[in-house]
Amino acid sequence: MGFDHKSIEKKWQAYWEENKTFVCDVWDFSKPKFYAVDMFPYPSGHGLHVGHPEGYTASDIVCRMKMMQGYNVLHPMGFDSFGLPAEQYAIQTGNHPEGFTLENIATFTRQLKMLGFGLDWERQVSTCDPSYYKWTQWIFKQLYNDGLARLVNIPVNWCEELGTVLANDEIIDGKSERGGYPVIRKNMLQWVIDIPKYADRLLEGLEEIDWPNSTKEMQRNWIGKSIGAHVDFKVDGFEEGFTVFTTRCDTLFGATYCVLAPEHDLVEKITTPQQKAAVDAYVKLCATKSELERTELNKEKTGCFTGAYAINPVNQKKIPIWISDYVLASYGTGAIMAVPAHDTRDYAFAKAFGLEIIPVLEGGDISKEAWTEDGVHINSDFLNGLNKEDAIAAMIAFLETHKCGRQQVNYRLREWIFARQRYWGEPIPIVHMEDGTTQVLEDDELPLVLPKLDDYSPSKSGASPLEKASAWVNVERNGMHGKRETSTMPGSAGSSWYFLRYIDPQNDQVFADKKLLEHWMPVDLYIGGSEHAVGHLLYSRMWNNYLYDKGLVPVKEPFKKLFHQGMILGENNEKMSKSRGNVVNPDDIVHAYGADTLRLYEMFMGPLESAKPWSESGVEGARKWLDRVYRLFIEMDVLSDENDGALDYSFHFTVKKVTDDFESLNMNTAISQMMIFINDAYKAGKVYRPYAIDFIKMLSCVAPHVCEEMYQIITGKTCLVHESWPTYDESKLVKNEVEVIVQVNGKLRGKFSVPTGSDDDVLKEEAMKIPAVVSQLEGKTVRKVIVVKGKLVNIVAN
Ligand code: ANZ
Repeated sequence: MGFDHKSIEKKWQAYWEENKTFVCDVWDFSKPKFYAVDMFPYPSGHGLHVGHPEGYTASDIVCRMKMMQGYNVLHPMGFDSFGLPAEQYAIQTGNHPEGFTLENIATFTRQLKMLGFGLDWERQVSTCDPSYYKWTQWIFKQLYNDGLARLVNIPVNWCEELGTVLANDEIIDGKSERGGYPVIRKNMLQWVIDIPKYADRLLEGLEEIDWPNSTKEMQRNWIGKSIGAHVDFKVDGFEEGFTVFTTRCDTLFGATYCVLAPEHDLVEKITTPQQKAAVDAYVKLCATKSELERTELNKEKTGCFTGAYAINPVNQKKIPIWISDYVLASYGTGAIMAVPAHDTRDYAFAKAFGLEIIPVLEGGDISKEAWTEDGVHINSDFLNGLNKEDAIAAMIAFLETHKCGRQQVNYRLREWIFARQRYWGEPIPIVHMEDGTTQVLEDDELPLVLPKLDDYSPSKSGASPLEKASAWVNVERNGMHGKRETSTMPGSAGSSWYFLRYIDPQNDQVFADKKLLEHWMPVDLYIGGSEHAVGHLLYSRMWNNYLYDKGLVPVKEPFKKLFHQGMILGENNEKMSKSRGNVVNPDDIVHAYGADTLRLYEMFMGPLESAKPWSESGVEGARKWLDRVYRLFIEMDVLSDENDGALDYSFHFTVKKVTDDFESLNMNTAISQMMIFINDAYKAGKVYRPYAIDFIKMLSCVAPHVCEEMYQIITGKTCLVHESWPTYDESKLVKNEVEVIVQVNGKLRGKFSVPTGSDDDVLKEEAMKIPAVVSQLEGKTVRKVIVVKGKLVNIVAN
């Protein structure tokens, strides 16, 4: 009974491979194109987990449908193969990260093939392959030549244990995402990419793409555009002054103190001798805290008076200068004017340290809390009587005429730190010359390949392991000595453009042929986790926008439609993890139930975007249903060449629903509808052969192996994706029967079905035949029968 998934899956996977079923001829422009990309996996040592096939099955379903709909489909796969875990492994075992990475890639590839995805394996890319990273280095070179990649001294997140700098999105609660090691802020000379230059473009681009709103919103917040003003303050008794960034320059008359970030350049200079010891101790304490800890709204405010005073430029009033960790060095100018009456954090700070609070807007009760809404200005000289908007405009005019301030747009988005003091990444193609200049490598010197090392460990000082490769590091160029840059690119480099390389992965003249890019870009469907919302998804948009500006790619936005699959959790609703021992291995499921079952189960668990717990009995249920389908079409004698019409509605409705649902990635509801059809077919006992075949085509997107098998048995033909997608007949979607409710004296007594359009007499007749109605009417006289056409019969009797 049922089918033998092992032999069937092997057979069809071999068939697809031999016949190059999913190898895309990218030069065939005769059909419309469909380009789908899955966020490529990091080939970890653990192999595929059950979360991977979730998104991959969804994209495979859409691609298989698109192929049947006549599209030329490009659906490639690759590996994001540079990164920390392989390097940690190399350090611990003394092996080369490359060997380990290649083994992992082989495992991932085997597992992906075992799941029957219709991927074009001839276009596989791997970011650690020199033929790939040659072009990552080449793009970096263009950024460098255009002044967008620069070496600057900036505060970075330094992780001592990992011996490297980390990006903000790689830190969780002040600890490294990988390994959970402490992270501190420190100043370092770093390669950065000037992503803030693209801030406005990245905001505008969000308007034209079909992405989840929550992700767009996260990107907007991360970019954090705010329109405000710079106001210059002098320090009493000093030549120097400082500038603050404020979104509320209208409240300047209410500024009762200023706060500098503890790291601000001026702190040392202006601190009075009496305050020095306290200030030094406070600065030291702050260096151990992460940005997140510092900006948390509800935490207790801490700070220290510098002993110095600032002069408010609108009224020459002297106000104290404090330092506090709630002011970040990396935002705005690293200095603020504090208006405790109208800002929540300043209010808490002023209350904690007994500082003056002057209201400058009417409203609220400032003895209790800050008033942060709009209002009429008071205590504000030339602003009195104005609302917020007008007062801001008037204040900016004042500041500009008195040359002590100006309008200023500020972004939260920081430069993209583009270097790691690590081995396993793309070498940065730069040489630091003896005379202090930097040179970028010539095109024919690319790729700059990583040298082999005996020892990969980073030094605690922050020097990269590549420093040890002295033969590689020291170079002569045009008769001058130089040293190669020894930091390598971050993990986000290679993943910022791989969707372009897939289109033309073997090209060694350009990163991808222009004509091909014009035809295939943008990616029509991009599926992957929401954890990349402000990292990879922002970086890759920036690179693509940049390459667009250079005329190298045809569209600004690389991903037309984005979808995030939800996380698959353990049986008890917790995260799957090795330490919890609840990790499900796809190999085991495929072995016991088959790849089709795993695919079907994962698509039926719930909405694709939701987090959902694993259930072994759910897997069993999925397998049982596939057996039920197989039994019906193959083992029972139900197929018929005559259509008696019994399944017309169910079939046509199913085609419509499945087509729409696959398109919108509502895989679970498409599957429910297919289940309804199978129930209807069992009830009917006979299935019109073309309906069975079309049903198998639709189901093949989810469960391709068993469907190919059934298709071959029924038709003698092979290869469903070359067949055409089922169509439905709109006229069959009108139900030809209606259900009528019967009441006696207003109480429900029964229901019956009649053909649509039946006349009232037929309805009355049918109603009177219902046994419950007959017994209700016993001994009574029918006084009146009310018929609501096609809906209801109410019998009044007493
Ligand atoms: C005075 C003021 C009065 C402010 C008021 C707000 C309300 P967004 O909108 O996020 O850009 N600020 C500026 N630089 C800061 C820094 N480095 N660290 C912490 N806070 C900083 O916020 C801008 C506001 O955040 C600025 O406007 C400043 O406080 C504060 F009733 O200035 B405001």
